[in-house]
Formats: sequence, structure tokens, C-alpha cells
Amino acid sequence: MRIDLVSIFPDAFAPLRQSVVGKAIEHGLLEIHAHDLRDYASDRHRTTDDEPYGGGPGMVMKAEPFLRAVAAIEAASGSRGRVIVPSPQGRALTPAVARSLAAEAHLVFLCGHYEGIDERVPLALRADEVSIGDYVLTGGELAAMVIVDATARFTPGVVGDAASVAGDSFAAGLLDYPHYTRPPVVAGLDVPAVLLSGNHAEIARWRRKEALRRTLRRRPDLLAAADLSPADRRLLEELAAED
Ligand code: 9D3
Repeated sequence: MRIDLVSIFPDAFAPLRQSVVGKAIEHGLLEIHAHDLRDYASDRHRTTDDEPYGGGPGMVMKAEPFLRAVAAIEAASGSRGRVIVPSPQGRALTPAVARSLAAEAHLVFLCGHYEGIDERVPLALRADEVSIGDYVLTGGELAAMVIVDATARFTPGVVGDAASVAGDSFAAGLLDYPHYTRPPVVAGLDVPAVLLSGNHAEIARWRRKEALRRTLRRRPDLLAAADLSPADRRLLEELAAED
């Protein structure tokens, strides 16, 4: 997959060269190009924003630099790509959205600042606007990196263990169970005995119960939407009886 990112802060994308996504780039599974929006401005001050039509506070990112950047990316790559505009007004990023983006050969992210981008950019490019949640960021760059990271996990070969993507907590609709590794005592806290028992059926049952316990306490909204087996419902009854 090829990913192009357009921003007035192209250096902000440096973290993508690290970690799991960085490894995917090194292995040739992903190709990432960061572009400076100012390179596509038309005046000697390299202006990329202007006052809002209709008045009001702040500045709006001009349309033409983004449109010229997308045209240059298309000319250089030989494909238009699916254009994504990270935006607080977008549809929510979910595992299904990330999975659908992972099926594309080419993604182009246009990152805004200030009050946002001229509405004719997403209209002209038939872009998808995507939000990463109900909180306010200062710009689209961090959101673009979150979307790239969540998408890259669904690209075959990026996450070493495919079972870890398929068995992912959100894929199952529940929060994950608690994890432990050596040593057996940390800060006076023991590892739950069942995990040292070697009884794999009991371990699987304990993990499912703890996943249900956490989801019930922390994310009852997820639990309401999850499709639960009769065994899950019995575990939930046990949890209800515990307190
Ligand atoms: C200060 C301007 N705000 C007026 C009420 C609106 C606003 C515009 C641009 C708020 C934030 C931003 C910058 N945010 C993003 O570009 C963004 C974002 C976000 O802020 N939250 C969640 N997902 C995303 S995706 C892109």
C-alpha cells in the first residue's frame, strides 16, 4: 500500500518510521510519503490559509494548495488514491473503517489546521472525512497517524501474528483480558494462580470471564452490542453474583 500525507507540518509524521509501521515500511509492505503543503502554494509567501468567507474567528485552509498537492501525487504515483480528510466532522474511525481502508492500494491524507479546510476540497476530491473521537485536537496530523496505524494492522504481514489481529479485543466486541508475564510476584502482587495451573480450558474460561468483567465495568456500551454465547451469559451471571 502507498500512503501520501499532506500537511504544513510534514515532519510531524516522523513517528510513522518507528515501531511496527516503520518495520512494515522497511519490509516493503507500506510506502509512506510526507508532503509539505507550502510547496503547493502559489505566492512568494507560500500562503496556505485565508480569512473565512462570512466572517468569524480564525483562518481557513485554502483549497488550491491541497488540490495541486493531490494532482502532483497522482502524477508522481500514477494513481489518484482514496482521499481521506481527518476531520472532527467525519464519520467515526471503527475497526470496520480501518479494515476497509486496508483494502485500498493507495491512500492520500489531507491534514488541516486552524478552523479547517475549505469545504470544496473534500467535495471536489470526493474525500472521506474521518474523526478519531469526540475531543478537540489542534490539527489533523495526529489523527492521520492514528488512522494509518489502525489501518496498517489490517494489512497482511504488518502484524507478525495474524491471530493477534483476528483475536483483537474490538474484533470480538469486548475489552481484552488482563495479561501477566514473569516474575511471579511484582510489588507484592501475585499472578492469578489459574494462569500457572497448566489447565488450558480453565485458563480460557478465566480470560473470557475477566474480559466480560472489564467490559461490564468500563464499557457497558460495548457489552450491550456484543453477541454473547450462552456460556458468556452464564459467566455474566457469576459476575453479578460476586458483588
Ligand atoms: C478551533 C476550531 N474549532 C472550532 C470549534 C473546530 C476545530 C477545527 C479543527 C477543531 C479541531 C480541529 C482540528 N482537528 C482535526 O483536524 C481533527 C480531529 C479532532 O480534532 N478530533 C477528532 N478527530 C479529528 S480528525 C481531525
